Amino acid sequence: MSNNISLTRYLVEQQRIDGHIPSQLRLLLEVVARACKGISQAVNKGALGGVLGTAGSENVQGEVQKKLDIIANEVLIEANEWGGHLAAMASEEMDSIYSIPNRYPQGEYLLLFDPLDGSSNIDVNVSIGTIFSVLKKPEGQESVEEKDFLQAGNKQVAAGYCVYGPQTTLVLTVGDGVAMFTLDREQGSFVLTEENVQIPADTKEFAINMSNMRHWDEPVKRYIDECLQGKEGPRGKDFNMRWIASMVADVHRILTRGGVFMYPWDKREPEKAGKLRLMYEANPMSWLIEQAGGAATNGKERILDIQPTKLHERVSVMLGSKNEVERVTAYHAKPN
Ligand code: P6P
Repeated sequence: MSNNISLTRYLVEQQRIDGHIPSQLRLLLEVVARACKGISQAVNKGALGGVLGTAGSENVQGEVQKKLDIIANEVLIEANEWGGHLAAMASEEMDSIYSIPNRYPQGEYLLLFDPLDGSSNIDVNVSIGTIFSVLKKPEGQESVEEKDFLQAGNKQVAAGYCVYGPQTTLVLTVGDGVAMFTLDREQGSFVLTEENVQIPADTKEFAINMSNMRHWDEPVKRYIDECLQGKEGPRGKDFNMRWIASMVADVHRILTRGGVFMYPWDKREPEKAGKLRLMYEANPMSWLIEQAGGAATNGKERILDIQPTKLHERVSVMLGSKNEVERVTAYHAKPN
């Protein structure tokens, strides 16, 4: 028998063996995966599908929306609203939450997503992706409000992303390690290609946007400066640098071979905690990284312990190989 384990079989076995994937959550994950297949198709069409370029609008972040940002958002909404597994959804591309219309049954889960992360890379054919996070709605509540989404990342029941690159790969955790599924376009299904993913505790590769160096806080400047000093410096080894400007692609590399990713607070907009969004970028990615043996902090505390106060809250992010994240976090504790 083929050892090709489909996403469906993986989830059924996780549900049957470990029992920690209730049927509604299994349905949710399968629906999200199917939506990601649809987004992958649209992304792969590129110019041939007339989907490149901007949509002529801005999102709640004040960022110019690409046509594919809006297409991906609509695909996820339409795929998930009828299934009876959700109470509401939240998206980087929507100012407020999307409650499931009364014509559909309500479920017990909340789905949050960045429908197309890294969209500045769309028009230049560089990997982009969909990031998603799943929470449970508060017990015994009929309707759901925005405040019901404001749960710390340690309350997630599932998290993942789908990277649209040379392969389309779905990466998922339900709290029992990290599994990777590659899209078999001939079968039209996601096939298990990696499970129990583990990130090396050490690395020689960092990912940060170096053009912001003059704006960083001292601890980050110290950490990067030591990496740049290489063998002759205090780290005693040379480092390599990567920056794809697509968090999904940078995190996928780190899950695959280790590394440290940083988008720290900087002086450009001091009132903002960082550029990346807590609820649907940092939280799902941080859980995946921790489930793979890595670490994720905002320089001061574990990202998954941060209690959100706003749906589109931003956060400073340092995540990846455990020893590197612990080092840069320690520098924040002892800035001198
Ligand atoms: P910069 C993409 O817009 C994103 O939110 C992340 O995916 C990515 O890591 C970061 O912003 C890139 O930001 O300032 O380097 O363009």
